[in-house]
Amino acid sequence: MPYHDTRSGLGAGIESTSGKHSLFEEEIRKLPISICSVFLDEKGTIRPAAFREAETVLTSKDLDGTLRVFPLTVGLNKNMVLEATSPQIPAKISGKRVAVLFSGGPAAGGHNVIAGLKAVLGKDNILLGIRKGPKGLINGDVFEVDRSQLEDIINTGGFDFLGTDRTKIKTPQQFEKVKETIVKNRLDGLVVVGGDDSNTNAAFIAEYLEREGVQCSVIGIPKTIDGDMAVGKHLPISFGFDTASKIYSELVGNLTQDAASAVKYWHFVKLMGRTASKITLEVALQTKPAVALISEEVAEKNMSLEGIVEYISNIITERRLKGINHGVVLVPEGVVEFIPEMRTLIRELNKVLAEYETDIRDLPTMEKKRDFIYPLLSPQSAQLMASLPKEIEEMLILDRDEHGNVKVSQIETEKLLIDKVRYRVSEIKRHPDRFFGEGHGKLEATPEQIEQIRSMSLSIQSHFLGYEGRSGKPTLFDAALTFNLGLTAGSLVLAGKTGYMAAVTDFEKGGKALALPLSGLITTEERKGKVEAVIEKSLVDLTSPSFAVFAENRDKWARQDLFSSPGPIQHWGPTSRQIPISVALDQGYSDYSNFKLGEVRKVEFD
Ligand code: FBP
Repeated sequence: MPYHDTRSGLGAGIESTSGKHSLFEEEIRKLPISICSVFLDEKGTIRPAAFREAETVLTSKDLDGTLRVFPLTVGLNKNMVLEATSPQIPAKISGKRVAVLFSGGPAAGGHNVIAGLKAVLGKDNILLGIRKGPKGLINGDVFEVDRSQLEDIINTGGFDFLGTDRTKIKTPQQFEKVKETIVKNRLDGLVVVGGDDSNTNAAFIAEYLEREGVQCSVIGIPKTIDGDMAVGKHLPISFGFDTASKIYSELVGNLTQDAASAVKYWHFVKLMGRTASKITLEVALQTKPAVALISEEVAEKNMSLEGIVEYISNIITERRLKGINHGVVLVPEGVVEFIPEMRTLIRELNKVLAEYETDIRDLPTMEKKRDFIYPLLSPQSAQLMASLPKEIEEMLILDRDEHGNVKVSQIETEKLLIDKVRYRVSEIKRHPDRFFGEGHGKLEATPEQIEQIRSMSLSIQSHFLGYEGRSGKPTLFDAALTFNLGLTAGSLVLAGKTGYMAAVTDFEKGGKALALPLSGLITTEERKGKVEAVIEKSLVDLTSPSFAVFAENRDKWARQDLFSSPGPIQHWGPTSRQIPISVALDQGYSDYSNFKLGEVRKVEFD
């Protein structure tokens, strides 16, 4: 309905606008969704798929460790991948009760997982929502989801329908409480929508319920804007990555235009994505900035903090010599953890903080905590820590998330780099001859070049793009991916499968729904100084096609302005069906502009 028809005047229109009923929100709810054919019967009605074993076994890097931790689920699933098949489950299934929760950071598309679940469970089974993530599961905060709620949330973004949290379920008491909630609510299925930590939770719950003899399927759904939940051809990408990286690409694209317009600013942009630099890589491919750091490469090349600073400062200086006094630098959120000396410091700190957790917590002031910690670090780490800005030092000591991870999103890496680059550029200005010296293998500088460097002015603006990208309205791709993930998870529960993660793949061929054994994805990682079983993160592969395209082009992007501005997300129009460039390259697709995940149809709920 056109906007002006529903409002009597601009003022009245604004006053009468109730929550989430902008014209845009009303229109995107009506958008049709691509549905994989395996979930549609001959009349085009949504039906649960059946599953068969696909001839692939996922082998954990630490197979013995996995067998020790998950003997029962491995016994059941043999770490074998399952593939959804048509025709669908023949017998009509009714009376099943399935609950869903969100876990970890929000990601666009979560609501369509719920919509997919509801659609596949139909009116004969019951869908329940668990509020506030794993904590809600422990506390039994459960309610029945009804059809009218779905019509409201479909195609809308964020996790606000249920809320989320990061509680790690680890103590026997917590597991006991989880069982209580499941038994009390007579759950046949539990769907955990989350990242690596949350799917690890799901794997442990599945094993625990098997051991306790509680019949309840536990299915994970791969969510995270970070893109680090990916398993080659089986799971090209988690949901939320496409929307977040498109939002960031639009904003970075705008900054590149600002840089080229104002011709005086360097914009340093830290991009969310915790450990992996997948978001930064994708945004770089979309926008072609002057500099983009890739954490995985920093680690591979053993680049020190000073080395990174030198790399950026040299590009700034070289551009200045070409008369370009502006640019954009992309900094991945997690880069500090990949700089070798910082990594060592964080590792040492993790050990000390885990061993002396209560002693340190009980010390009343930051000064006292510092005095306690410093002597326990190696001299190199102590020296490095002392050289960091106070806020960063404090952050490293005080802030950990529920899983024991450093809260990298809180570390102002972009500001640390800005400080150091400013200093380094001032040094270059003081000694331009050194810049042209042997170190860079340059020819002797002309007097004009020396003067250009001396007169160089450096104005830097810092930005952190993070939370802006996690709860946006899902792109058409994320909306379709999540709806199909919901259909897959619901079908798995109805088929009585447990300990799997739903996955959707083959984005250019109509989509394929898979179930990946969670135990096959688990490996071991050091957390809070202890070795723990966790789902292995997928980082940027430096041998991948997407990294190769970036690496081939970055010098060109550094030397001249080849900025590209992808613009805002489209839900209608020519760019509306694009998938991430990096995903298309790595999957070997011939095109990234028109994903195909089955028939596009309007979803109706019974
Ligand atoms: P997960 O999806 O893995 O939970 O993380 C997403 C994320 O947005 C990371 O990119 C970021 O480091 C973190 O969450 C921030 O967490 P918080 O919500 O605690 O600030």
